[in-house]
Amino acid sequence: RSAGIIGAAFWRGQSRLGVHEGPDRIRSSGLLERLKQQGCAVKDYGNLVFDDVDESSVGLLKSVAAVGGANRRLSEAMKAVKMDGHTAVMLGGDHSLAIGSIHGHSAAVGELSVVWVDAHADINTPLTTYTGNFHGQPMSFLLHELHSKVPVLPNFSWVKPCLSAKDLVYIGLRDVDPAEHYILKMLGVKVFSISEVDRLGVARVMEETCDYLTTRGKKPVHLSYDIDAIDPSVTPATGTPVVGGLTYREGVYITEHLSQTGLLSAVDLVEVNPQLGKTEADVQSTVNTAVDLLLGCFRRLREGNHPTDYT
Ligand code: DIR
Ligand code: MN
Ligand code: MN
Ligand code: MN
Repeated sequence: RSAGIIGAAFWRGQSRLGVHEGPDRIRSSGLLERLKQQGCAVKDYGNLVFDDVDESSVGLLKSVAAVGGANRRLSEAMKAVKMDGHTAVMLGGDHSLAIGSIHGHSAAVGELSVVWVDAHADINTPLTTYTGNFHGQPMSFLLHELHSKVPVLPNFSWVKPCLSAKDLVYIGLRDVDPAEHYILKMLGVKVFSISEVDRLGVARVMEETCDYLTTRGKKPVHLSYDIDAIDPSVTPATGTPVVGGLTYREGVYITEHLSQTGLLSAVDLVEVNPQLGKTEADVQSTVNTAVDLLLGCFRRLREGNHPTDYT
């Protein structure tokens, strides 16, 4: 078991300043030390350096070339981390980075399953978005089924869809735009909205998630975790908080369960914005939760753990 960590201090997929501080803030809260303490080898690949590109909009779409360019760099980095044999961890940054992260992961290992934990579906196309923010659109670039709906954009020609709708599961949705809802229904995407978490409980949601994803064979799993999936009372320091989210315990349970499957191959932890807490305690709570989610991805169990050679 080893973690390969990439920092992606990129924020132009949305408009709120501060989300680029996520990677360093999560590191300085002791992520690497605590992973090592729990017996995990760690290689930190540092923060990606992004080219300065022209920030202009295309119609409503903000910072198109910057988003395309940053994701291209991330895709290459992600592929390299997977080729080195690590479980990859991408620290964001905003959720537009899932384009590069999932693209690069798939370039290295082939077909993937994706578990997307978020208040939002992030499946607007560049034509359905009404905010113009790319963090609300990454899934439209990744799905084979939406390829014909995505226009040609500057710095995006490298992106090739790499995921089938049947290999995607959403958990925690509670703020879905009408066009996104239409797309989810049209493609028959498996969604456990927050209502299903209420009805079934998180344990059954995770069992059904894994059953659904493994019926067609066991593919490596990419977990894309938006911190705004968790309730804003726990993780307030994020750009688009939505009331009524996952509890801390439900949030961690998701990571514990996926970790135990042995299929978890890469994790994104995005949208932590240290500039948006009202107090330092708000920021601490958000960042500490992010760290706990990542520890859960690397076999940490709340019942306790001990080394295999312990006598
Ligand atoms: C909205 C909000 N659906 C959009 N999306 C967010 O901008 O497309 N995603 N906040 O994380
Ligand atoms: Mn998101
Ligand atoms: Mn979100
Ligand atoms: Mn399972």
